[in-house]
Amino acid sequence: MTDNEKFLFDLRGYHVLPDVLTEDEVALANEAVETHEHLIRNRPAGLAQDSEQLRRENGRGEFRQNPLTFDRPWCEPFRRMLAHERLIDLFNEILGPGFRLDHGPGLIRMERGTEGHWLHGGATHDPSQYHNFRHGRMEAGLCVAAWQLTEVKPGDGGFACVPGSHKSNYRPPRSVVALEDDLGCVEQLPAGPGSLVIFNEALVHGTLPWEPDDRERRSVLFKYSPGYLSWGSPHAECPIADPTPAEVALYEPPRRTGRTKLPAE
Ligand SMILES: O=C(O)CCC(=O)C(=O)O
Repeated sequence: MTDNEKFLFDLRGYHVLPDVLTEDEVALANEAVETHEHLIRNRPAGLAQDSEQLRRENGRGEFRQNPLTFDRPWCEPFRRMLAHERLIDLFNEILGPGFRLDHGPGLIRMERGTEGHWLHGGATHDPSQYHNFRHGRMEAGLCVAAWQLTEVKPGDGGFACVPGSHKSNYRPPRSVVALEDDLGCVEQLPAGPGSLVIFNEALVHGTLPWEPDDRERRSVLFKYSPGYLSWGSPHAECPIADPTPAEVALYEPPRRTGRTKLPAE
């Protein structure tokens, strides 16, 4: 992780890295999504809660099967995302060596008319979501790697956040998280296909309704925790039939010491 990346992630609670996946990897991931269309289910609308700004008719599309278990070659792009060397480098720094996959991957597919998601995070009492700075380095709880398979342009909708709010002390006012009151602090993040958006789950963040009618939003989210912590229920076992040592390490249960440090190459 470069000094610039450390500075910006610590400052804002998120960072966008363009072109981490190659064009071929993005194309294969999109083909995998299309081939498994029958496994995508639209969840019932409701994530917008009672926000008029975020409400739309449809819920977002999600995979009903873990894409890491798809047959080859369809699992390959998702396995690439799970243990990508760029991601390992970033999270070795942010979450510490021995970080683990907490939960995911989860697909977010949105078309025009798909609702947003109420903004959440920020000064939460959840002890697994935090950002500290001690002994000369960042320490973070649950963090997200969101891989973009399609283009997100300014004004399209999709992921939005309040930069810097992973360190905020006051809970965000209801009118701000419902987007009813524009204080000028919520930012939508444009990102090209193949880019990696990392963010701290303690950041105030959520989803804006998707506006384009000629392009879907397809984002694949993996959530990681420090090696000693679990936000979700720890995994029973790695679901990959022939896992690499890095994949096995990412599926280790939480424990205080002794977890494998993943090399970032
Ligand atoms: O990517 C998004 O649209 C929001 C994701 C989100 O809210 C979350 O992961 O908690």
